[in-house]
Amino acid sequence: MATMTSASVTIPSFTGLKVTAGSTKMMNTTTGVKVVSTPVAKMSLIKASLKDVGVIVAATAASAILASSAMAQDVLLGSSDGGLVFEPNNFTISSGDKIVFKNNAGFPHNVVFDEDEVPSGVDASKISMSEEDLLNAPGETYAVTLTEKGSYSFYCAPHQGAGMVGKVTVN
Ligand SMILES: [Cu+2]
Repeated sequence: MATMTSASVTIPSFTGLKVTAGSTKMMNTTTGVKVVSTPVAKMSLIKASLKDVGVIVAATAASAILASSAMAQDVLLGSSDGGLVFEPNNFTISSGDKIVFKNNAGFPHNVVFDEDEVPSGVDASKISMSEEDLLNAPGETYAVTLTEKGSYSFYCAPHQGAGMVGKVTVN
């Protein structure tokens, strides 16, 4: 019983420092090591356990990323130096990704997809703001999620003539 006490005193101070989550299992494992006599041997066993925990954590993180692969692409409306442009104005996303257009400078802006330059079967009006709708306030956003693969052209109605146009490719 004396060894058990010393183990339960020593190991928590270790786990408290090195491991945050999921340490319950490791504590049980290392408690089973209480027969080990030298601190050095204890250290290497604890290190081995920590390595295992690290692998488990990495695997969990990878599957979490796979499970929620949809990303958001931010596009600024107007460059910070006042340019009437989308920034970026030519980019690629994956099917199911969301594009978030955000008022940055030179507003009002809007986002209209060109009905002649979207993949066949896509209704441009369903992914566009109406020509008359404008984003007036700083930081105001318009978000759209594209699923159909292909290339899409879009423009800002007030500034199309000034060259405020963009293109997105969905893979
Ligand atoms: Cu604009």
